[in-house]
Amino acid sequence: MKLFWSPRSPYVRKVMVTAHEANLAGKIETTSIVVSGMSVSTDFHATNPLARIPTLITEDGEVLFDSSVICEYFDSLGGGHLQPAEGKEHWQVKRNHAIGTGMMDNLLPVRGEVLRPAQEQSAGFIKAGEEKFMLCCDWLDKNIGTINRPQFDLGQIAIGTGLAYADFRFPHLDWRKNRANLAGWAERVHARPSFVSTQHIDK
Ligand SMILES: N[C@@H](CCC(=O)N[C@@H](CS)C(=O)NCC(=O)O)C(=O)O
Repeated sequence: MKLFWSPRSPYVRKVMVTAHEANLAGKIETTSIVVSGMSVSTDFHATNPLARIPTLITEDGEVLFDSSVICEYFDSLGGGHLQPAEGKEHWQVKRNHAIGTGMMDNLLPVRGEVLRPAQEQSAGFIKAGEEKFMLCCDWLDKNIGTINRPQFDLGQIAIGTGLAYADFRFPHLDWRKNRANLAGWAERVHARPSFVSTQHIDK
């Protein structure tokens, strides 16, 4: 399988952590690609009309995106142990997956904003995006019992990846402060081999 990839993208990291947890990492050939909200990559649009990463080409040539679809695909290839098949826990894990991905959706536009020339940046936009992320951290800290399932899952992968992206690009947010439940949970998750072997690199 071929994955359009970047070591800076939290969405890419989420699918790579999933690949490791599903025992598929050795089957993935990564192709490094630079994408940006500030430019249009017409070549890549021919592969993925959204021109976003991650984008996966499966072994039978199907193109899959976005990150959540790819995670579910990897889980199906790996035997389906990263998401309960049905019942209340199925929906909780899907919901948790959406929270983790949504935390990335909160921070990515802020990252784009701070890279713009200083005189074009909106302080209000930056503040709102960061606050929305922090409100998610509050919710997770309070609801850690529905996140911390003994069987590791796609929800925990997404939340762990969202928090790790904040550590990479937004260390000033100090999200661990006054959130001991979430900080303790994240310490264990970030020590997993799947996270250790997929660190962000700024290149
Ligand atoms: N909803 C998508 C979001 C992916 C995404 O936005 N990736 C960024 C890189 S971190 C991207 O491709 N940006 C290109 C652009 O904004 O045009 C997913 O979950 O895969």
